[in-house]
Amino acid sequence: MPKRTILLASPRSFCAGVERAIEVVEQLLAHRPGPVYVRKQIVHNTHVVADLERRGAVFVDELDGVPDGATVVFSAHGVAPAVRNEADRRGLDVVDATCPLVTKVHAEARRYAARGDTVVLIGHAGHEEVEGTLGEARDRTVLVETVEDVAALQVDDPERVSYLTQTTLAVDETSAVLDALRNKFRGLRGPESADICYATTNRQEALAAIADEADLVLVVGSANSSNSRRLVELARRRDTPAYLIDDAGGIRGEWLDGVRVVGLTAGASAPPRLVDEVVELLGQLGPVEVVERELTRETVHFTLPSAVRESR
Ligand code: 10E
Ligand code: SF4
Repeated sequence: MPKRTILLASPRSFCAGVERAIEVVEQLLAHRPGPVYVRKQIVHNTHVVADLERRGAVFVDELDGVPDGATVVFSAHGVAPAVRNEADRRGLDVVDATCPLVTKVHAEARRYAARGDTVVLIGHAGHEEVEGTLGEARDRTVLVETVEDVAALQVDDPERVSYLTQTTLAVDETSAVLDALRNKFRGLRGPESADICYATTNRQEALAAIADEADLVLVVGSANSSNSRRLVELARRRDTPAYLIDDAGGIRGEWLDGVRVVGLTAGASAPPRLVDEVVELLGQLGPVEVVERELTRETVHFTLPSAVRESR
């Protein structure tokens, strides 16, 4: 049997915001006496959530599932001010695991709305991060997903328009939407540097560097993970068949028929061990050569929230 090559995209898997959010829950489980509730999935990954659940974390969809006075963690995707206010009103002990790069987008939303602009948020409807950002200035913010949405957009004053984006969008698709916005609103204002974060950009660039060489791309990540789904789409746009898998068990035998080069990556919320398990499984199916293509070395690290640092 000829050797199969596994091209490992790098960077892949956990970003700094996800590492921080998981550590927040782990530290609270270790050091707080009572139960630790988490509003929504801490990050969009079934394995991460199941693992923390096994260790005692209680995941709830909304705050009404949290008893008065209990500790509740806000997920890495951020929350709207209404959720924060509700938690205050209920006297909940809130520990905020929102990624600092999402918090930055919330601050921009408040600043742009306060200066009287219509805020155009580029993002995916219904996503938790988008819900949170929209909530900062709901009556002044409009959501667009596509160039067509921009064409249909009507605003109060075309001279006073700012934009923001979700942090996990496809870089190339977003730049097309942004061009459309700039053409329509000549005075469009926005953040100094793009809201699509370093981790999203790096994972997309790393995959783009290997996708053309691969006969098949596997992305480890869960179905509701926006950044992971963008990676699958990126490979498919380059005409390489690509699939999103939660773990090695998701690989279907027929995907591998005639495949000599497998491109492998993982979304920002997918644990690195799941990638190792995919490599292991492919190795059990026949001889493999593993080649890692490192495009960028990430050194970003976020400090834990003070409430967690103090309880250690
Ligand atoms: O669905 P997303 O990609 O936004 O989330 P994720 O939990 O899969 O990955 C981490 C990304 C976050 C928290 C959004 N900035
Ligand atoms: Fe933060 Fe980016 Fe990771 Fe989201 S993907 S948690 S914004 S570093």
